[in-house]
Amino acid sequence: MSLDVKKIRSQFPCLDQKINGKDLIYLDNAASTLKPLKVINALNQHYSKETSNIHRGVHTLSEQGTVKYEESRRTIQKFIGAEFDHEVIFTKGTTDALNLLANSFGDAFLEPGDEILLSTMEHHSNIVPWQLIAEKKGAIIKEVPINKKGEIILDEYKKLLNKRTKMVSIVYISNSLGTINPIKEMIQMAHEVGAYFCVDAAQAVAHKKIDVQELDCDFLAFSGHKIYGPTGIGVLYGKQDLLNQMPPYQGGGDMIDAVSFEKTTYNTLPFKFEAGTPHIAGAICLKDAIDYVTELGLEEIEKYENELLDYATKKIKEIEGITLIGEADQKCSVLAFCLENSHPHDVGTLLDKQGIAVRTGHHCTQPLMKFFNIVASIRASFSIYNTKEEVDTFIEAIKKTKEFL
Ligand code: C6P
Repeated sequence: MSLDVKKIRSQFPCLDQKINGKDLIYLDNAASTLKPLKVINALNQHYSKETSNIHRGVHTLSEQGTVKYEESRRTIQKFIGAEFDHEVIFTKGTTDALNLLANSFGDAFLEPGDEILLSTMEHHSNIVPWQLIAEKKGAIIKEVPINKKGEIILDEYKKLLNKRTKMVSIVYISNSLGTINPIKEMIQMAHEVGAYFCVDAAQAVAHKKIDVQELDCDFLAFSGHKIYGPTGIGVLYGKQDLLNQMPPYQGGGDMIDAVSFEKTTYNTLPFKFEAGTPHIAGAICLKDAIDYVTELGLEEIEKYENELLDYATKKIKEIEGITLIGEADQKCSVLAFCLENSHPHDVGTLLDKQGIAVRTGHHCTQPLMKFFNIVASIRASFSIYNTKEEVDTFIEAIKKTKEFL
């Protein structure tokens, strides 16, 4: 069954407004998706009637909160196909998850001379945490190159893999290009040399069915706000055996077993990695977001968004002076481009004047911008509530902008 886009749109109140006097066309979904009523209402319900701390109180609200928080963890476990619910660790988002991983994994596993492979198209949050820990541990970062279409060059990746490779951390879907990387094959190749593999699924999670056991990734990170959920909540998935070998990332409440000045012992998974009061509302309502996506069906979502992307790509190519940034064979949801003789920020500002929200800039991927010899691009990113009519308006708006500039 295909998506009922009219019905979907009615579930997103943010769409029902004018920006600069025009109906909002929201094409900045790779930055953050809008929220459906199911999530907004759940947040409202939580803060109106269910506020409490969790894992601490014996009173009813605290116990109910704890049950819902753990229910959400199990929903996520099922959604990503993890073997155990305690392999799902709540974090603030992808960035927080990758910092946790780099620090804790780095402490447990990295030795001087070990190599960490990252690709040219990584987001800064999948580069900088690794650089910081590599510097501390004497490990070496190696760059996996890409081609002009914006695809990882697998032969070069293969050449870089060796027995010193300790970690490969790669984005599943690039936020700046839309490239879908052949992650399963890359994981297999990494495992053949004994390296661990982390998937940055920040973009993939809302567009592709993920099964961590089928992929056989060791770690995976994503953010709630890119899958119709709240901001400030995300997930680090890790294989139980590895997480058990890793030390806590932060100290505080909930992550301990017993504290004394002589010796402190730590809680079991997942609590060992969840110090302090977490984003309870965010974690609970992430379940509502995931239920929403599951009800629609990720296969249907992917199919619909691909139709939109193909349509938009075909139309934008007809405009003279447009250069697409990222033309991988396997792409999803992102259309990034530059317009001849104009700065992306000017294009973004003029599109905004026409009610159209796109992102402009380096998209936190400066090494990638350098590779394409640009400082910035204009990025339209599509979601379940966007329509072909919106794409038509967007294309007309680019033509107008081009004339204006
Ligand atoms: N990309 C974008 O507009 P956080 O900020 O922690 O939720 O996610 C970080 C992150 C990590 N990896 C990838 C592939 C991402 O796309 C992002 C966030 C946003 O493209 C904000 S820069």
